[in-house]
Amino acid sequence: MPLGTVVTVFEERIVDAEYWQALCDGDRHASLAAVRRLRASGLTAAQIVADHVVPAQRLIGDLWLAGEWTVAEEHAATAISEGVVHWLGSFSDPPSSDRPLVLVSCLEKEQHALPALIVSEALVEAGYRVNYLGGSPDPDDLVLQVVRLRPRAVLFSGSLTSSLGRQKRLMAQIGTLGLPVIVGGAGFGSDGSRAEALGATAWCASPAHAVELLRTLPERTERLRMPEPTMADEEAAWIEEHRAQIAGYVVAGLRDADHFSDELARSARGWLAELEGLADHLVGCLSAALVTGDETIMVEAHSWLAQVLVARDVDTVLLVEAWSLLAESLRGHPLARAAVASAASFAEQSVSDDAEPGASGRGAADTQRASSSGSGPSDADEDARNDPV
Ligand code: B12
Repeated sequence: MPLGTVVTVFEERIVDAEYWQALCDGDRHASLAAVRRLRASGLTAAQIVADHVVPAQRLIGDLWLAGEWTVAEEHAATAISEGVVHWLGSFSDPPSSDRPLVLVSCLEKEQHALPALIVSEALVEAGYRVNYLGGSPDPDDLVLQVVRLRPRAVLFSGSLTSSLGRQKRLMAQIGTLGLPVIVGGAGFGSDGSRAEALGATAWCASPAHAVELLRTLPERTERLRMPEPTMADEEAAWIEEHRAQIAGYVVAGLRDADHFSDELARSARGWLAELEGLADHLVGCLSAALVTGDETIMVEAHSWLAQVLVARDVDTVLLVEAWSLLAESLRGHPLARAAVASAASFAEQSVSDDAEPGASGRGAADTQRASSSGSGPSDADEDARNDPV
């Protein structure tokens, strides 16, 4: 990316220019030189992370969303930022052996390890001993680790809304041990409601907030019982179990769509390679909306997908098509279909707002199909229960 573009972005985000350029170039040595300079200027590790590393990472996310950065570029830059956070953390005093131990991990299947690493380093800096598990932990292994270590608290980070749908069991398992579970990360939204719905003890907006909370949080929580699954939980569990097939059905349907050949011809930036990840994220958002009972998740998912497609110059009729295909794959799951129908109505609205009349008509018909099927399962739907697509 040319430096000029970056400077424009800097007017809104204060990220050290040399550090940012190092991330753009994938240059680990230059990034360390920039961070050394920031440190020598008197900034603490926490300030450098909060004021430069985190805003740079968020900017990378916006550039990916805008179709300007590839996933590979995102990976390379994030690996550099992770190295920087490790390096800054190496200056913390080692915690003494009588200090409480906390366990920090990403949620299951969550690859965004950097936020969890930042939380870990903040806790080490505050004097805690930290067992840091990183990204995508195996949930059974994780529970074993918790049982073995009996930490003061278990802290989870979730960046993806689409990670939330599969976590209730994990939270409940730790809850039955009587250990506090603290969660944070962008996937949980901007208050504690999603965390509470999943059964976490507390939600924190920032690492500093978690450090503060740990001072007052009871050492042991009341041992919870495994809660009885609700109908929404059961539908979400089915979706998670068949997530790959459902996402595959949506992708296959989009590839067959009439509009797709035009997209294929027009797609210069290869956004199609991202399709499977996008569909998987949508399906995950649906199960997250069900287990948390948070309808705003579907609104967020719709506007996120719209941003991705518009930035890649994709016909928004495919947006309607995506929700319609998702609804089709959910036969026998009325709550899930109702949630999809609400997202589909947003999609239909955005298409009729800006697409040409022919395309809009086709999209509207498809959406109607999705909406009407959201009203409840037919006999055929009942037969299809537990049959993914
Ligand atoms: C790097 C990155 C990746 C890398 C991750 C590599 C790695 N080693 O971490 C890769 C390429 C693998 C990736 C993949 C995907 N990503 Co990504 N990714 C990012 C990116 C650009 C940066 C993540 C990061 O480091 N953030 C910086 C952190 C430090 O900031 P933070 O989350 O705000 O964390 C702070 C607080 O929330 C808090 N906090 C966080 N956790 C916790 C926990 C506790 C206990 C506490 C107290 C506090 C706390 O403290 C932190 C420090 O201040 C974000 C953009 C973004 N805005 O974050 C997208 C982003 C998270 N990704 C996104 C998506 C959609 C995906 C994919 C689904 C896309 C795809 N291609 O398929 C996949 C999913 C992979 C998976 N299963 O996890 C979306 C999520 C949208 C949503 N609403 O859910 C984002 C927001 C990008 C976007 N703008 O759309 N991604």
